[in-house]
Formats: sequence, C-alpha cells, structure tokens
Amino acid sequence: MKKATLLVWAATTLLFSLMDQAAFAHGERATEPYIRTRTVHWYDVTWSTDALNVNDTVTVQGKFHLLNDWPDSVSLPNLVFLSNGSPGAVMTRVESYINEIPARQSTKGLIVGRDYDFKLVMKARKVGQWHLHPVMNIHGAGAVVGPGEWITVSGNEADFKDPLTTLTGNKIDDLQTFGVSRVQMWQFGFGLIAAVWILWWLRRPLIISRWLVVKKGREDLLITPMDDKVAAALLVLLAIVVLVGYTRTTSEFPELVPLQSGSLSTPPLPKPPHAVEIKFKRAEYDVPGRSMRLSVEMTNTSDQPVSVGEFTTANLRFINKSLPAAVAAVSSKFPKELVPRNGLVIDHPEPLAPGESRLVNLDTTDAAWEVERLVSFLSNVDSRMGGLLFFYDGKGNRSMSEVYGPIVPVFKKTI
Ligand SMILES: [Cu+2]
Repeated sequence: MKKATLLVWAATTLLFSLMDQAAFAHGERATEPYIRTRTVHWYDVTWSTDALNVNDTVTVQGKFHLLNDWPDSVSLPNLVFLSNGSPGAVMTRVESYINEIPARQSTKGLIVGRDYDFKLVMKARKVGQWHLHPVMNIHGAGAVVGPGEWITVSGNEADFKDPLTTLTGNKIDDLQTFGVSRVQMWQFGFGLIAAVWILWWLRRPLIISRWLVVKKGREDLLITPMDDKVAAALLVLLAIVVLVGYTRTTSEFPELVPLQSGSLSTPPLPKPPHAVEIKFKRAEYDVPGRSMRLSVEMTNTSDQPVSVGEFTTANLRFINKSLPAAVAAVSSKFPKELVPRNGLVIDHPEPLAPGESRLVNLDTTDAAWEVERLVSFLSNVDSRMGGLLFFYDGKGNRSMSEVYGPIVPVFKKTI
C-alpha cells in the first residue's frame, strides 16, 4: 500500500514538473509538411517593430505565393481568411488587408500560382513576449502559419483601451467592456426565471412518488391548478420581458447594422518577374545528413545573367551566402531561426547566362528540417516537396520561380 502511494506521488510530481515548462510555440510546426511546403509560401514578411508598449501597434506585412503544385488532398483557396497567430488575445487585430483591400471578412477566389500581398495591424494588449505570425485560414484545409517573430510588449495592461466611434457618431470608450453589463443583465435575468421555474417543481416529492402516482393512474394529481396559474403567469411575464426589451433596445439604437457576413474578392498581384524556367529532375532527403538535395535544370529566359540566391519553403530561407544580393535581402531583423546557418549550397554557382540551360544541384543541409518537423514528408502517401527559388541579376533585380516534385528518402548521398 505504502509503495503504491509513493509511486502515485512520484508519478504526479514528475507529471507536474513536465507541465511546469512554459509553452513557447503554439502549433506552428504541427501542420503536415505537405501543406507547409506546397500551399502558401510567405515571403518579404516584415514586422514594423519587435518592442512596443500597451496600446501601440505593430504592422506585419509581406507577400504570399500560392504554389501551383497544391496538394490534391487540400481544399483549394476558394475561401480564405487572413488572421494572426499569437498565444490568445494578447494583441487586438485592428486592421487587415489583402492587396490593400480590407480583409475583415473572408476573401474568395484566390488563384493558385499567383501572388498577393497582405498587411496586419496589431495593437498590443497584454504585457509579455509574444510570437506573432500571419496566418492564412483556408476553408476546408485549415490554417497555414507564416513566419513568426517575438514581440515584446511592455507597459501597464490596465491602460489598454479599444475606443471606437460608430457610423452614427456614438463614441464607445472601450470595446472590451461595451455592452457587457447589458449582456450580463439578460443572461442573469433569464437564468433567474429558469431557476425559479425549476425550483417550483423541485420543491415537491420527486421521481419515485410521482412514478407511483402515474402507476396508479392518477396523473391528475401531478399538476395542480396552482401549477397552471404559475405557468400562465410565467408565460405572460416572458412575453412582456421580450416585448419590452425589444422595444426599448430598438428605440435606444434605432440604426442597427447586423454583423456582416459574405466575402470579398481581389485580383492577384501582377506576376512577379520570372527569369528562369525550372525543370525538376530529382529531390532527395538524406535522413542521417539532415539534408534536402534538389537536382534541377535551369534555363535563363531573361536577357541578363542571373544567379540562384535563395530557396524558401515552409518559412525557412536557405540563402546562397556567396551571393551578396541574396545575403542583403535578409533583413537583420528577420527571425534568425528561420534562416538556416548552412544556407543554400550550389554545385555550379557561376551566373547563368541569358539563354543558357544548366543542370544544377542544390543542397540545403540543416537540423531545421528536423526541428521544424518537416521530415514527415518521407512517410506521406504523397511524398513531394515544393518551394520558391529566388534569382538575382547583376543589378540586384530579383525574379522568382517555383520548384516542386517528388522526393525520396535516402540514407547516403546520391545527388
Ligand atoms: Cu509562433
């Protein structure tokens, strides 16, 4: 007995010591890799600041590309909602846009293969350090989380205010508390009526005695004339409450706008510059080496020599460190954990001349593949990878190409 008690105590202590660890992430790595690598590719994402006070705003903006190799098992982006990923209501979303069109409602008809820009304005509410991501919710597919940055909020939470002036000029001091007492009054009022009604019946002998009465065929004893009177009075009372409540509310707020549903639509951005045609040859993931290797044939269709600068997938940015334009494209403020240290290694790094075709092997080796839980593409029924390649010409102009195809797991290097 004593042994068992000790065991329970030890197990409980262990469990609580594990639970005590603070949760730093909020599921951004939980989405299946085939969704993170082959649907929404976020790029050029910036955060206007990483430290702010309560009531200050931070703007998250950038672009996203919808990959042509959209998985069959994922719903197409026919209806999407732009949102933010942060641990709870630590910030309030005050504005959101897709292609500069307000995105407070859902947006319909996004086109696979095209690009859009987005902007989120978030107002700090709770003091702390919060990981802030843009998120695209796709109807039927779920949330695709963009890159996250740690934002430090300081100040006094009690100072947080969310004021608003309505279309009719009514000034609301704080949306957090507006109308709350009215809602509570209605909930409490109806709760009280319900409680009185239940107590009216509960005060009498209950189940067994009533069952015996029914068994003896004397249902007439179950409901007294007084019950009928109380029921009628309650009915009249409820009708009066609803009627008076409705009349008073409509006279106090004569102009009401119902909650808005429906959806918006926007044409995609003009196609970004495209200088290089990609012919996918082969991709492998080297399990012990934690390395994703790609073999592609690149053809330069532009009139300028271009070089590979960056490969991006699932918010990871593999940078060709031998190309200054590519290195310069990564802001010093961009989250370091999303820029793998080993970068992108190219076996033929010399610029691709106009019209030239070349077979190029790209190597991305980093523990990030494991850390970001991207290697389960090896056990998917549809083992494919996808991403974006950025190219730079001599003048620093950037162009973009998609790359995607099947991937095979290997245990020693074959590319
Ligand atoms: Cu996060």
